[in-house]
Amino acid sequence: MYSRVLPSSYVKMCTNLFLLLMSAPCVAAFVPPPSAMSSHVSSTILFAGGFGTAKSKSAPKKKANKKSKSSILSDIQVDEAPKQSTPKLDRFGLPIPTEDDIFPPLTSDDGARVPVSDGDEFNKEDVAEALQHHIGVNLDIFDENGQSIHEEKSNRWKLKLLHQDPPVLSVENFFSEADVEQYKSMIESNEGNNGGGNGDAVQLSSPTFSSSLSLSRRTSTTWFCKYESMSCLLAKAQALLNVDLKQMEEPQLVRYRTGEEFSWHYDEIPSAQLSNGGQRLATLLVYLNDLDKDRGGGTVFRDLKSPVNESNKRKEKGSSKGNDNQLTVRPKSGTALVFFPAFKDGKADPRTLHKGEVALDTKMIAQLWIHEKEYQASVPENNLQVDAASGVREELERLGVKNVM
Ligand SMILES: O=C(O)CCC(=O)C(=O)O
Repeated sequence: MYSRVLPSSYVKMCTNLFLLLMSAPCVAAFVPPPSAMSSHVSSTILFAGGFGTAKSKSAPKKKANKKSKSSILSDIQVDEAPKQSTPKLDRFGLPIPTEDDIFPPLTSDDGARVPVSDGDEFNKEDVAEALQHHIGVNLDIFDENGQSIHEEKSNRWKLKLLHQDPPVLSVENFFSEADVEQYKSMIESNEGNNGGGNGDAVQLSSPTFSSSLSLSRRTSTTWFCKYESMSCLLAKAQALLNVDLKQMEEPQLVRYRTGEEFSWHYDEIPSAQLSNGGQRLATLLVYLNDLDKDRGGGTVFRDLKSPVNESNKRKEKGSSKGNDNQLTVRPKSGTALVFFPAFKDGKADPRTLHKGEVALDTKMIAQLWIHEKEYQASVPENNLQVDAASGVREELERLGVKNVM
């Protein structure tokens, strides 16, 4: 059986998470019943990697009770009390917040949302405009067609704008086949180690982040990795986003098994927890395998729409119904997805609420968050960005990318 001495920082982090979990019911005690909810009531939400606080909007208005025409009694029951929908209660008999309480619908204050008209058409000026309020992308390494111009000709990247405002981008061929194989084998070796990770990685099974309060479910498995073992991801992130290694959170590997998911969440960090590195300004994730449309596992943005031509294609096939038009990025091996949980001034952007939908086949990703400022890793023990510096330099030289931080 797997056994290891846990690093003290990891034990400390688990203890903190445990205390947070234990405190969750106390927070529930302050959530009033839906009938009593006024606007801007605080409730606890899940963000990727911890808890946060968000304002909650008013409970939705109830529909007026329909009076049955066939009943004579109905005509004389003038004082019939309006039917209350019974709130779901937790184990303390307290009402559980609804999805709308935890992830409030957007309002006009949250800003407009502008889909792109054609996801296959690339216009560098449009991309530059879309990115003006975010840390953005290093557009100098892309030509007018969105093709990268770094020296590794065999594996040119292809940049695509999937959503204009807020900006969501993909980069095809971001990882070569060899990179993908390398990262998949890292996941396999972590799994082989009784699932507990090895000295280079610490596994956090996702329920650690969950709460009886939250509607978010995260059943996938995450490994927090040493910077030096992920220099390829770090170098490519640096080339693409032109950021300092010090801004990078622990790189992560994530595996979803059949039926696993990470339901709606924000990637932003709650304001009370910004002391380490400030806000997360960018999310970069790289898919390590393909999943077909009918196999789930897409990254879905609740409030964003797919490129107009994509939704038209679906309508033509007669499959556009319900939320079919939500921006859904299908996992494609080697493709990177980039979006921005906050603006470059650190203001969170709730329009980027997203989920990793239930995967019907195994899904694997490598992931990195970019902070506003210098970030200090907690796990694995002695995990320092500087230890990856020489590996990153070598990788950037191999790619032929110059003039990045
Ligand atoms: O798996 C995905 O597609 C999304 C993952 C994600 O949202 C996260 O880890 O924060």
